[in-house]
Amino acid sequence: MTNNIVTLTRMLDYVLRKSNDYDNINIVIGNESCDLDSAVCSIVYALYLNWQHNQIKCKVCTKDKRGASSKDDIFIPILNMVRQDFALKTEVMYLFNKLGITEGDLIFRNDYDLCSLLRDSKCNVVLVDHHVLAANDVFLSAFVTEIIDHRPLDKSRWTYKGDTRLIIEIVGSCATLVTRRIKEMCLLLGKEFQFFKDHMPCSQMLYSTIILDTVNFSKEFNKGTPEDEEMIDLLERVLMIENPIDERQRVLDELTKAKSDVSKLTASQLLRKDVKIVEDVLIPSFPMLVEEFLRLDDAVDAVKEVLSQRECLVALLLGMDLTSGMKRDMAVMSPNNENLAEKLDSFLVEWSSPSFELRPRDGAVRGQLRLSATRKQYVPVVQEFFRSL
Ligand SMILES: [Mn+2]
Repeated sequence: MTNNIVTLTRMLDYVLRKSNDYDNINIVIGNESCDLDSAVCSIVYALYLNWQHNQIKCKVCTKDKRGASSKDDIFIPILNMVRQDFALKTEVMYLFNKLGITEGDLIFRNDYDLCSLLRDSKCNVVLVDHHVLAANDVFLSAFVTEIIDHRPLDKSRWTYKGDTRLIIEIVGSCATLVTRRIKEMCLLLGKEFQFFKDHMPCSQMLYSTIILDTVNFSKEFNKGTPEDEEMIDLLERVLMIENPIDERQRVLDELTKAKSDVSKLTASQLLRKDVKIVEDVLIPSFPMLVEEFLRLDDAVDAVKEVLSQRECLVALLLGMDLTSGMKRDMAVMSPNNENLAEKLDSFLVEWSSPSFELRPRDGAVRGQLRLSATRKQYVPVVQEFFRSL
């Protein structure tokens, strides 16, 4: 499969680093969690805008009119996370690798000083998969010309220009809205489905994302809408999928598995993958038992390092394993403040409304017999502990 994504991202990166040979810069950026939806929407929509730009350009000017002096717009998909953390997004990495895209093909937000790029060039920003900017991203606001998002409209911190083009609708996946927008624009250009057909990896990315976000239209999660269904049908026609029921299930299984596959992560990456900070407590939750985590190389050093990076005093590690039924365990650790760790540990052990049913295992590790308790249940108890000090 020829891969338009790879060549385009490489080209854009080259253009931006090596020359000033462009007119407008158009940035397409998703939200800071950089989940599959955000990553896919920014890449596919940037590629679409680039394609559309070229379609229109060819129509309005002949070849010889476009002399050496004419400049193009460029369209840059930016993944809203730091490059160093990309390995943590295991499902994004999995899907991209499968389509031939590697980390080196992608552009991350710490690759450029976005602030000065916006200041020094003619820039437009398209927001996908969010419309309330994170504190770090507020400087983008004045440059936003278009928003595509599937969250409930929140105008509490709305600072966008009046003519910003908006598609904000509650559906299961932002990829659904991007698919529909591309479909409609292709129709206007008289090129029904052509972008999808010319960019099969993009169609595959949108398809996979909608399935993951709607948990394959599961009734239990209730995320899918008729709009998501309609776009999935369209993509299945483009991708010529013969057996949609099987294929949808296969894609869901494969991505869910990739999402929880942490076998290639280091201890320090595991501590950063899914973490919350409450008071001065770092609370990472692992898709493996803590007992197993502590057997990794440098696990204790990694805990020390991440505690100091995140300016926390103590770590409450939470583990879960599903390989043969559900098991949970936990450990409180504070290499530099053992006294505090002991106190928090006793507080959790003695907590009785309701009890976590913590039982001693090796070293600091405790088995947690109350299997229904997740980080959500630990957070208020940790807060209570700090009030009691
Ligand atoms: Mn989303």
